[in-house]
Amino acid sequence: MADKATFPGGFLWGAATAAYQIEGAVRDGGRGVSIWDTFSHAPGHVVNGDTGDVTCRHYERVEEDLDLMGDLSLGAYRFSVAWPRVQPDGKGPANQQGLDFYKGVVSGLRERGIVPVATLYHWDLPQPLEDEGGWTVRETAERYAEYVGIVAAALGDEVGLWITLNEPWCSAWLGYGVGMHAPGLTNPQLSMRATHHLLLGHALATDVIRRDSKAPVGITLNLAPQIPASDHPLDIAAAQRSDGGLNRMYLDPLFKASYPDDVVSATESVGLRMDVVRDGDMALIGRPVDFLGVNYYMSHVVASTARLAEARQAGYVAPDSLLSEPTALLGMAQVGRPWLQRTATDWEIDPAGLTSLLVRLRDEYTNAPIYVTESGVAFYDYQDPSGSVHDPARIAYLHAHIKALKEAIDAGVDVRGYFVWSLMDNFEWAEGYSKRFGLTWVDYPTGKRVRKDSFEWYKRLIAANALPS
Ligand code: IFM
Repeated sequence: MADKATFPGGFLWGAATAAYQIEGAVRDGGRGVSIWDTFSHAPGHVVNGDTGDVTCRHYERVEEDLDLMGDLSLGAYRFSVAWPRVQPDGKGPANQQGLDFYKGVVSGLRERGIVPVATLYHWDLPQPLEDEGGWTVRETAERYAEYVGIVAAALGDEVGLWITLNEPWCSAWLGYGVGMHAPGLTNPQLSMRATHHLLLGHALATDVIRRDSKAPVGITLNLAPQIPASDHPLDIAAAQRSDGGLNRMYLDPLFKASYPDDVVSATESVGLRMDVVRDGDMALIGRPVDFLGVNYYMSHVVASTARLAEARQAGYVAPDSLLSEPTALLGMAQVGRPWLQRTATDWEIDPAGLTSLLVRLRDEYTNAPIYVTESGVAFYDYQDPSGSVHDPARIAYLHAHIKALKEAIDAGVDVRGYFVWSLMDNFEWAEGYSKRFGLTWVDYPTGKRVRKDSFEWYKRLIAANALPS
């Protein structure tokens, strides 16, 4: 019988961050303005009016952060490249200072024996491109491929894994459909177009990277099982629609070269059209990736809006959280499970959802290697009077999710790595600094880093390549 606790040799233990969330120094090194600079500075978008202007000061403290990663004995570090640092206007010549910064990150990682995993787009579109339509226009996908060409030529084979996009659903729906993220638009038709142009950008960028680098290229999706609230056909159909919008709308084009028919017809029934697809696009998008990145935080229970009373009777609380608004149009609502523990972001904790998701990806979509490129949690951490941060709930969370991942490996799924979100507390988008996901506490006024208990726990796990008993 396979050892339940020990991971395969070579399994990559990592941690992840993203440029706008940690770098700060938004006006240094020739960086241009991104949509997140504009969005976070406009009143009412981010809790407490927080911005990423300073955040963790990673841009200036990069050597210290590399040492922190070395101390953690990370196998891999997932960071993102800020497009506006590399091409301040989103087009035109490269900004050498921006490239040099990332070259320094990559070589610093290699010196410490850490595999650099570069995400090429983690939501910080150059503002001048947004002014010309952003992801709702095809030209942005073409500009994106040019930018990726600059980065791939500069970093080449030093990068161990390339991730084209982080969570295109968030860019498309939270950014253009519900206005929760930059650029803050609330037009679902625009999010349909953004979805396609993001995926097209992924496809074009993949070719460009392969020209300059032999390293594997993949994409990271935020995926979440959509569980029907009951076995009533209306609830089952609602959960299928929800699965369609969040999961299949991205998985199908990437692995089956088409948008799912049921999603296309459901969205058409509410007046939304996938009206920007050109001949040949789907074949491009559907070409094989070298790996799939999966960000897993939660599962959702979904009920038909016609059956919310029954869902309440069954013990669910309804309706719940961020999918409610756009999906209400399509007769589906998330309902909450009051018996599950919730995080500081009010997400339900369901480690078993990670196992079922990974098994489903193998069964229905791909045998390509999978990396869990984000998994982690915000709780209400605090520094005690001695300055320590004890976070047993995060340790329990990580333990449960890593165990769930191991169950998927034992079931034959080819999972090659796991990245904790996040290496350090950081700017949590619309939630600003109110939510802390880090293994490392960041004292924002000074920038001081403090290793949390979970940091030491993860370090021991990495050394053992096994879950502690
Ligand atoms: O902080 C984010 C990250 O940028 C993308 N995935 C989810 C994380 C937690 O919300």
